[in-house]
Amino acid sequence: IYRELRVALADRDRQLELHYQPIYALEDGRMVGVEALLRWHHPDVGLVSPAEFVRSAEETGLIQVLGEWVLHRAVEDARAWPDLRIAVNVSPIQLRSREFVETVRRLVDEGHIVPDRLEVELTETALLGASGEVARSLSELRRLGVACALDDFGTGYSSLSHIRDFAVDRIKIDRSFVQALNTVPGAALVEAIVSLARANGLQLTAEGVERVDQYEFLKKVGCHEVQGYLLSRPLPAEKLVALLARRH
Ligand code: G
Ligand code: G
Ligand code: MN
Ligand code: NA
Repeated sequence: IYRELRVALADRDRQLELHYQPIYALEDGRMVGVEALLRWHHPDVGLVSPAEFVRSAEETGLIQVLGEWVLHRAVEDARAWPDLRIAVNVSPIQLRSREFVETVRRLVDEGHIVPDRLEVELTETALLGASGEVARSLSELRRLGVACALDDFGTGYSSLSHIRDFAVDRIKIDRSFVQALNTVPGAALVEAIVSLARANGLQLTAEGVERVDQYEFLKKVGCHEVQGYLLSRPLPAEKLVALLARRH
């Protein structure tokens, strides 16, 4: 896969694409942001999910080039929707190198993006055993005005200490919790996560919302935002622009 990934990166503007999944505020139902999700159109295999190649990219070091491409693409595309926050998934390997923060700083300095529109998403697993370099990068990003979301919250290890030890602004409730909402412990777990986050002044986004009852429950317990197939699938940039145009 290393060789094919290198080919894909050399041919990135053809083989790679970002899709954007809208994120909505529960308070008034408005679209407030998007999450950028990488797609690889492999010439032989067709669409390959990042779940299948991000790990290899990390192991081979290609994640640096890949991650920079994602950031640039997202920032470029986001010019078409200036009012929305843009969340980018980032590997801890990117945060461990100085280059990532420098790249973000350059994009901000050159006026390619207003920093408070940008948010990086990091998984809890990524923070497991994370070095001081990761913590320092997150603090530097925050100083620039870039926010950090803890992705897949609840599925990782020692979640609570991550809230304490890292400069986190938002928790993304993993979709497995949303799917389990119709069970008794499931609903209580989500309520507990919501109160924990709110008590710590954190924003909350629930992922994988597929049904109206899930949406209503999350609104009732005080979750701030939702994302999921009920509202919208991840969309190519042009489709997102068309969706926004229909709104206004
Ligand atoms: O959208 P999809 O189900 O294909 O995403 C699968 C996984 O890949 C998710 O965990 C998501 O966070 C991750 N992912 C999507 N895009 C990127 C990206 O640009 N960089 C990194 N590091 N991970 C991504
Ligand atoms: O790990 P991360 O949360 O970044 O990955 C998001 C993944 O969840 C993407 O692969 C995206 O396509 C997928 N996704 C988004 N909304 C839904 C949903 O409502 N249901 C399911 N099953 N997957 C979703
Ligand atoms: Mn994510
Ligand atoms: Na997630």
